[in-house]
Amino acid sequence: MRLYYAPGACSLAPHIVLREVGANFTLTRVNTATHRVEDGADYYTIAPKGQVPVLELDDGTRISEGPVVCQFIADQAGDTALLPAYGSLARLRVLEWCNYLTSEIHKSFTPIFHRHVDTAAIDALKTILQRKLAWVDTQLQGRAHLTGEPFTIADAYLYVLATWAPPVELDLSGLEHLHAFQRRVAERPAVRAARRAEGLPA
Ligand SMILES: N[C@@H](CCC(=O)N[C@@H](CS)C(=O)NCC(=O)O)C(=O)O
Repeated sequence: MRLYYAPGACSLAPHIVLREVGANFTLTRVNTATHRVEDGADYYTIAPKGQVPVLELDDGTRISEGPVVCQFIADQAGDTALLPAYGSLARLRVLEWCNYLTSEIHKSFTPIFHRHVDTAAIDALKTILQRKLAWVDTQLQGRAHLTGEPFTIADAYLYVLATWAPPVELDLSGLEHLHAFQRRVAERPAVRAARRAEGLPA
């Protein structure tokens, strides 16, 4: 398998999940500003949406959309800790979190990274993110992870999204449960290895 990624981007979540399951894979770096792959190829010829992550299987099949890529990796590995079995309520809870994170958190961050978005819009998005992440913080009270134990694909995703707060100066002070979660997840060997492989401080 091959994971198309950009350092520290949302693709870090499936990258972590690949390492959590001990998958055999290679990484191919994409510049998400120029949409060029590390060998100079036009990324749009590989991923028409122009976005990471894309997981390429050995038969050439390509899978996009981070939460779906994470589901695929966990299911293929039969890892019911990362993603509980099909049909279970526990699985729905993890997917419920993934959907919330992708639609409410991830896509509220995205315009903040866009250089054409004006300051007023960015401030409004930061206020929305602060409110939503404050609610996430309440959900982590008394729990090691979003659904308790164990660590799941939703936790990998939340971890990555929350690492974006400091670079955009999103003030999350006071969200102590979220900060404790970030510290805990950062210690996982798979997370440290994924960060190192992406050239991020581990
Ligand atoms: N819906 C996609 C969104 C992926 C996404 O936003 N990727 C960003 C990096 S975090 C990206 O590739 N941005 C470059 C672009 O949109 O051109 C998913 O969930 O995988």
